[in-house]
Amino acid sequence: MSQPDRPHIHKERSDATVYIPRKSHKIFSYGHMTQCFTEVHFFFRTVSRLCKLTYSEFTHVKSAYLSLDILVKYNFTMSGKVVLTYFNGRGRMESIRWLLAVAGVEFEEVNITKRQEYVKLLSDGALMFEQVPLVEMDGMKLVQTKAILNYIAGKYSLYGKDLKERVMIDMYAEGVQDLMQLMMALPFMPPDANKTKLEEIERKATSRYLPVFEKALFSSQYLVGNQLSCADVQLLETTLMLEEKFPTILSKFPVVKAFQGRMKSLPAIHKFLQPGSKRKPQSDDIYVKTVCEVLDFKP
Ligand SMILES: N[C@@H](CCC(=O)N[C@@H](CS)C(=O)NCC(=O)O)C(=O)O
Repeated sequence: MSQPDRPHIHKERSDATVYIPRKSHKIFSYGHMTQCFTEVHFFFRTVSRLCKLTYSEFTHVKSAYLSLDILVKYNFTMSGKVVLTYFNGRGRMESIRWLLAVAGVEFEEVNITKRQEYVKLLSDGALMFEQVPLVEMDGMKLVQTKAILNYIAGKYSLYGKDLKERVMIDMYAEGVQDLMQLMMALPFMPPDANKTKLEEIERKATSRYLPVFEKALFSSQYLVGNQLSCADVQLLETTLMLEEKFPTILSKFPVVKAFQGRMKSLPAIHKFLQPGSKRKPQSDDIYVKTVCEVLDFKP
């Protein structure tokens, strides 16, 4: 495609990119900026500062923006595409995938497979605390799993109706995450420690965590406010993970089992559970090896 030699905006189907020919053909897409811009005006100011645009060049870019159609302009301003950067496996990203699926949000994934890719993310300044998951949405580069989950939950009405509901949702979700973290660590443990860890997980699940949810769901469809929340989604994910390791674990928790059945029949969840969805399988050796190599981690 031929590029005019003036800075301009290249329009794609539902996105747009600022093209600056004179600066080694650098391309700035709104979603690729490292900061959060709530207003397109700040984006232009930054691009023009970074690229040392003259006033006339700046005017070209700005008028190109103004001529974009509404859909593209909206997506450009809000960076409509949701992009998840993580490993090709569950880990900390899986609850985010679940929540986006339940919220009906399409997303793309960038799978980190090599150390250089991670180092590049670090040198680009994309990772605030030098850690993944990274979720790019609404023109922001989001890190910290809980913050990301809370943002999605808040945005898609999966976070209660007031502060009191919210704190209950947080309490349940934190409990679920504690249990999930124990399971997440399993594939990274040496085989001899694995058995002890499995016993610990089963014991804690049946004596500490599942009784809480059995009680909470006894007289309610959902954990909080009789309305679907992010805590329900995380609980479902965790019960399915538990059953992968302990197939009969819910036999003593009929209320949780019934909840699981109801949740699985919700259309978005039903779809996410079908083969070929973006749900990731249980971790395998390749996943563990990749994570260790990328993060330079010795288990
Ligand atoms: N509190 C962070 C922890 C993220 C985290 O530990 N991510 C791992 C991969 S799952 C990582 O990037 N580790 C690299 C490091 O800590 O240097 C979160 O919940 O997102």
